Amino acid sequence: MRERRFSPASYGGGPSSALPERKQTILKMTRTSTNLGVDGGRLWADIMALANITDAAAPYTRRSFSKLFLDGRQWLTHRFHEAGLATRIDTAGNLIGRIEGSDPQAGTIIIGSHSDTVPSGGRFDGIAGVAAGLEIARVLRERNIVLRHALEIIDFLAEEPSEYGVSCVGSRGMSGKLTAAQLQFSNQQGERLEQALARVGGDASRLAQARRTDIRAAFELHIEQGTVLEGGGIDVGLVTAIVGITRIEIVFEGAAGHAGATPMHRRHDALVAAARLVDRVRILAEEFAGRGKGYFVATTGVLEAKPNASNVIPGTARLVIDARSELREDLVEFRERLDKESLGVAQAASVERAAFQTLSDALPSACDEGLRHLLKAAAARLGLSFVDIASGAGHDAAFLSQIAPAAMVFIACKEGASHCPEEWSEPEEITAGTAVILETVLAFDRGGDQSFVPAAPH
Ligand code: HGY
Ligand code: MN
Ligand code: MN
Repeated sequence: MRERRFSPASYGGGPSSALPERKQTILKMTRTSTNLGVDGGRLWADIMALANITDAAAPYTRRSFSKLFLDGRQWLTHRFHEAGLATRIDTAGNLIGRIEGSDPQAGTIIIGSHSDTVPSGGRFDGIAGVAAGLEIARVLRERNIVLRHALEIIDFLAEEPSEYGVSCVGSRGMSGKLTAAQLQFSNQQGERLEQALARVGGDASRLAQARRTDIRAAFELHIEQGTVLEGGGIDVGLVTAIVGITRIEIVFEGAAGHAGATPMHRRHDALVAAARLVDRVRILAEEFAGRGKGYFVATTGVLEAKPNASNVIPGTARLVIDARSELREDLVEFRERLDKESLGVAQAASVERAAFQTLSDALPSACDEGLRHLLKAAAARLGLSFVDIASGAGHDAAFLSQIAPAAMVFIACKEGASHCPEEWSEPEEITAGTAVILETVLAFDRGGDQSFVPAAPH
């Protein structure tokens, strides 16, 4: 793992001479132009402290529902309390820190993201967004600014695809999109999602209580997980839309057998069918992407063979396919084509297709134009460059956009690397993105609510 020479201490004291001219400019700006400087050193220290709560053997890993995840939550709760936030876990398992506003009728502004990671993931995916919200809450408190709206900083539960096969568990719960069927999905140890939810403080039997109608604006800061900002030397990305994501589980059942004693013509090898389908997924996705109608990608990210022994013909093979597009109709067509293709490869390999089920299905979602306008104005006031950008990654904001005006601010990450230990974002970029959201929250709070029209799925 490539470690950087950077240490939070050297950053905390202000622009270090080692920083390139542009970075120093950003740093100076986020400390002066709003007169509400975001303390980048403190923000960075939070991110690094949370990064230390990881599976040491596979940095950086803090899987949702795990003990490490709960350790991270405990640390976050302590930091929320230090910032003067009243904390609770809602029935969807979200950690919520809240400061009341001056006008009880004004509703709530939320800033949130997620603290769970993929296996051997990075230090910034999700965590930067939660830390940014926490820093904004601290700055407001230190400056004795009481917003009209209540302010909530949220760590959404299990944004990454969990061991139960479902992602965005907390934001689905808050937006009414966590289904009874999904709550019955289980992990490899046989624990059901509803049981895991209870373990982290949620309550599936009272899930409806997590639903919200009081949110007037939802913001999420996130690393881009791409190279547009870094490539263009652009300070922040203002997200236009978040792709729809469909995840499909397929299971092939053949016959386990002796790898040495079973002639080729008498085999029912489930992994042969799965292997053929993996390549078909790639070919189909390239066909859809090649249409030029919109963004389309598909990945077979999970491939399991049982019993997974070198001298046993695989009797069972399980795949999970992740397909994404900004066009709903393309995801629907892709699923239909995959249904047919998977039956075809099963027949050709003389195995059964034992399961073909949609694990999750998130609609493409547009970010709120009113909030995007405020974000643009804030970036301009801070003298930061910005660009409109679509998100190929899924985010909790996609579910929040179903129940409130939602908007995202992207910051650059080195070489677009993410979901790996090499994931990196510069402290100045995180600080700048945080300052844009701070400025926007203040403007929104002063400017009154935007009228909310649910983001129509594409
Ligand atoms: O998979 C995603 O797009 C996100 O990182 N969870
Ligand atoms: Mn992620
Ligand atoms: Mn994320």
